[in-house]
Amino acid sequence: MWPQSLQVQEEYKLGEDTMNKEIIEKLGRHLLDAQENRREVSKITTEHPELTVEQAYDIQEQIVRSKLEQGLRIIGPKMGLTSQAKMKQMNVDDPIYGYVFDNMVVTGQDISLSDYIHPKVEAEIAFVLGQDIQGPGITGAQVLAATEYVIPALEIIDSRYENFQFTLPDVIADNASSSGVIFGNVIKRPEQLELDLLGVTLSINGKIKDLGAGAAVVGHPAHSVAMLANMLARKGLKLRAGEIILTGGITGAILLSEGDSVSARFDGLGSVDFTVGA
Ligand code: 0L1
Ligand code: MG
Repeated sequence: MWPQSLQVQEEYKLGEDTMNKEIIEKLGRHLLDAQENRREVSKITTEHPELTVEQAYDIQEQIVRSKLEQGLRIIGPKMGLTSQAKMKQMNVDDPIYGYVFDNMVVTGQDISLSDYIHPKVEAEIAFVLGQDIQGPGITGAQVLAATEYVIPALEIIDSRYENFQFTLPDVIADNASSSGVIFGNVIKRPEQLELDLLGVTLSINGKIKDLGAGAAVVGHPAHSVAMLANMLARKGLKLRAGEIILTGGITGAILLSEGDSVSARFDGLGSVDFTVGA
């Protein structure tokens, strides 16, 4: 698991040569306020078109620190923009990462639309590590060797930006749209499955809305975790045993509406279901 808040805060030192610390803090508060009040806001690059990817991660880290100070706990990092479709849409070559907190985990079978702005759902495979992984140079094979088990998951993403419209720095600053996650009950060792061939259907109200295989996630979900370890290594961070890592959407993200009954079926990993109330 992650270290205690103070240690995490110590790890997240803002870069010295990046955007003014006050502006970073202001933008972090702005996005946090939008999330807490379920209010969509204009993308921050409208006012700060010069925002770089590095500065955007500084804003994300500001949000992470604020949540830790509120007493929330990180359950693990997530990868986003891992599919060809999403990368093409954003005109990028690499995925991004963000963090999932304990208060984002849905424990029952229902969510309330009023807890979100404009939530979407996507099916993912989560990895739980048995050992720490420290990049750079981590491979998918090393990830599989360090993985304790995998779990089926439905991620709820909820961009804080109007109409889910953003640039790459905007979405990084917004903690990769992290908002919710529902885990399934079936857990398996990674060697029990062919994770790249593992098929998933995502249905709403009995109709299949999208489907895919694990290979949709940068070729293999373990490769996604390896990329994450290597990205974190640039900041001197590592993946830790016990963290639950969301590897990226196998399906596209589907907008949720009141009354929806959502069901994802994972080949060999059972189903994950929930309904959407008011
Ligand atoms: O988990 C994801 O892939 C979401 C990344 C952010 C992009 C989005 O909100 O669609
Ligand atoms: Mg996702």
